[in-house]
Amino acid sequence: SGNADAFGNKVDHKIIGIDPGAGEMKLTDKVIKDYELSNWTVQSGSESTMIAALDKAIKKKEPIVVTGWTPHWMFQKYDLKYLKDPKGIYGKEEKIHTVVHKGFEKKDPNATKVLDQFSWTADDMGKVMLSIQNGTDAKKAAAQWVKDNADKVSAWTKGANKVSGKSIKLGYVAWASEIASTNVVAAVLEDLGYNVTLEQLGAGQMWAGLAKGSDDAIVAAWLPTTHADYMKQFKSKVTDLGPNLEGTKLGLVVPSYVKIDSINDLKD
Ligand code: PBE
Repeated sequence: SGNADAFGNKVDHKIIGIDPGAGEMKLTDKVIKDYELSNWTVQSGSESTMIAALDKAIKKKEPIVVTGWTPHWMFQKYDLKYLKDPKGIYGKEEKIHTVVHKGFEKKDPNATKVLDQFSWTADDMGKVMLSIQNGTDAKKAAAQWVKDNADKVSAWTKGANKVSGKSIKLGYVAWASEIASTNVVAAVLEDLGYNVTLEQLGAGQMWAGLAKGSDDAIVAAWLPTTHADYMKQFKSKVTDLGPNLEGTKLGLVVPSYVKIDSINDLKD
């Protein structure tokens, strides 16, 4: 790469990634292969290390490229754009599904009914994410949203009964979107009398835990693309209750002041 002006040289040919178990990290490896970016590496970390790097670069108006996704408050806080993905590696718009351990639907049809009826929009989720991002404790932010959206919540709990201290365990990953959704569902189940345990895990552990039954349910399955490998691996051990949110997106994200527009432009 003799081109000193190449974007890659300005960022040390490094994409700032997130946790290694995230579906988006596997897809980003495929991006490197399929777009022939062999001199690029993907730095793993977490959502918060990725955001910290992005924040630092934007404050100095420096170039940076990160793995990003929607819904995420980062698009409210910063002026960002997705790099075009002409090969479509990150897939089309997808959905977030609710998935339970196989057999949970028979073991607790009441909770399953609520989990199955749980469905909201990116706007709804955005409100909870923003409140958490502004410093409100996740549990409080979720409880407040539930209080402010009694009409929506009553559609989720329609036909479900109150219980007295029945236990349910929800697995999730510390991604802003999943912190918001999982805490909201937990608040709704708690209002019905459930004793809810939230277990924060890596993405691989979350899927394996659900398959094993150490967790009862997740509301964090990004399908059909992002978690395709996990779904394929654990298909016979889980029951997919369908989408709870539509219209998500993943991709490589840069600040709007960066001149490049496409993943193809990452090539020197
Ligand atoms: N994400 C957010 C996850 C799903 C939710 C895009 C970082 C992933 O890549 O697995």
